[in-house]
Amino acid sequence: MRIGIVCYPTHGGSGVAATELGLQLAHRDHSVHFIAYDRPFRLERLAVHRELDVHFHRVEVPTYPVLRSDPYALALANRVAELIQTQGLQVIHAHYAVPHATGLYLARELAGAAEVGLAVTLHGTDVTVVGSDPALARITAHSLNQVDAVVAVSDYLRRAAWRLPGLRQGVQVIPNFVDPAVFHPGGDPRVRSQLAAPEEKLLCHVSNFRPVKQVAQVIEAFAQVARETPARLALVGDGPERPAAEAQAEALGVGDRVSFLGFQRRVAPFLAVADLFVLSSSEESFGLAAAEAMACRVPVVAYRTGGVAELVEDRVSGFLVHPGDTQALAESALRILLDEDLRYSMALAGEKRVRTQFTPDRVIGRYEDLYGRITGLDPLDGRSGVPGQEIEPLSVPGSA
Ligand code: GMT
Repeated sequence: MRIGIVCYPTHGGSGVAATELGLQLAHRDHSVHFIAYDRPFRLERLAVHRELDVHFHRVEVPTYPVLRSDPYALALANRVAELIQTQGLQVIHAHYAVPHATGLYLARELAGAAEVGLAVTLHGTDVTVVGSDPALARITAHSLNQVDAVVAVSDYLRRAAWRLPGLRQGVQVIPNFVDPAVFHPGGDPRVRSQLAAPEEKLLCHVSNFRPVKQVAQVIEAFAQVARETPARLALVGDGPERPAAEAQAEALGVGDRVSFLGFQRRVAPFLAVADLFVLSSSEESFGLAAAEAMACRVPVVAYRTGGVAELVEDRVSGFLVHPGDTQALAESALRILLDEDLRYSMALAGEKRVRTQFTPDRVIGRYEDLYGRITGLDPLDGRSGVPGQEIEPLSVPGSA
């Protein structure tokens, strides 16, 4: 099929999930067209994917002094409509509802292409925070009602979506997946030795350092752990809370034990050398970074919030504690770190869980079925093997 994938290109789980999905679809011989205002960060230059029918279409968003904010939703709708006509896209699948659901709905109207299937995957705050804000709730619900299929990445999120006023569309759960070719056990000892001495425990956290991730609480828990056993903390990622996190590590006297590794295009090498993954988000619809850690055979301690319990089995692949209880987080971390048998059995259980429940094979087929259902086409028909290319916009008035 010719599939358009609309996503945010930034370092967020929704963009990662969208990119991984698009690449897996391309590996199954679909023609995949990524549509975003910048290259999604997990999408390599297309030369790397030479053998795949993958394309990247940039959405140019004009600015003008009269406009208080960029007209991204309109530019997206305009671009998608153009691509429906020029590339013959059969399905457009957007990730993160705001404003992508609206962009898709408008694009189909604009292109006059009722036959094009539209799907939206909800990822979290697009429903629980931004989409349910009274300023956006009506347009979000209406747009989701207009598309052909709405997916949530966890049952928690599906239930949260029901609370969106005016939503009449059914929501189906298709979880995220982790590519075992990328995330697997067996870290490089040289990476490990740069982060911790042999006798030290290595804790790891990966996020975009937004307030919802509560990185301060990871550091607080780590400081308690470090008082009991020699340990280091590797923080991968960057975002608005990083300066506060750095200051806090200093204030708690663990500044020299915490490595701020910043944004990393490849996170697997860091996860694979960790002894424990720590997640203290106030809200998490799925917890993709935790799933990636589990695939690398690393146990998890996290707050029991949102969809995390659907991923991490408490007392099996890690420990889940009451949100906000940094002491319980630290105690759980120490229980795992000071008992190598427990640590190893939890690590194995987590790896097995991701390798059986959250695999590309289990997930991609479900999306293919969904695409078939909303278009009436056989999703395995008409697949092509044409190499992909980067296609800049035809023309965007005012952006020259
Ligand atoms: O909803 C968000 O805050 C944004 C989104 C993102 O782009 O990072 O994150 C969500 O999507 C991920 C992929 O499905 C999930 O793993 C994250 O749990 C989820 N984040 C939240 O729910 C806070």
